Amino acid sequence: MSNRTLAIIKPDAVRKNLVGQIITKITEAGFKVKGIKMTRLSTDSAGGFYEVHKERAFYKELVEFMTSGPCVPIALEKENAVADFRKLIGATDPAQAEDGTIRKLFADSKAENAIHGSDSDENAAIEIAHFFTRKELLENYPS
Ligand code: 3AN
Repeated sequence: MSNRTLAIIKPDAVRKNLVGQIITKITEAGFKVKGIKMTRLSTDSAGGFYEVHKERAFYKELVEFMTSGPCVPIALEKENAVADFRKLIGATDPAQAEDGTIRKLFADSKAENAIHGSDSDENAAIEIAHFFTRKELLENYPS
């Protein structure tokens, strides 16, 4: 699963009708879409996805926000996908994000920050499997 990462266009950005603009930014940066869907997370599913943050003060708020409306998970492929995608989305806090990044352009706050990106190859594989079956992923994508 190396060279893969999982993006989630979060409920704030979906509500603001930014899905198309965000996908355009992602594909213009050279990422290939291997899987995509619009779905609404259950509390169990969001809680499991963010299990690593269970002890953090913002965990409850994070799960409530991520279940507040539909989101758009996207499995992406590119050389150096995890690091390049985190560069494209910018810092967790949009106020700290560099100009031109997706969070700088579209996010409102640390909590409602428009987009998720996996933080390691290992987590990318786990997170892609959280949302997509093998059959739902485009394999042998023509280059
Ligand atoms: P990133 O998404 O940039 O990797 P993490 O992994 O530190 O950031 O945090 C996961 C998610 O938790 C963030 N995307 C954000 O939605 C939320 N979050 C992080 N820090 C805060 C905070 N201080 N207050 C509210 N939500 C937060």
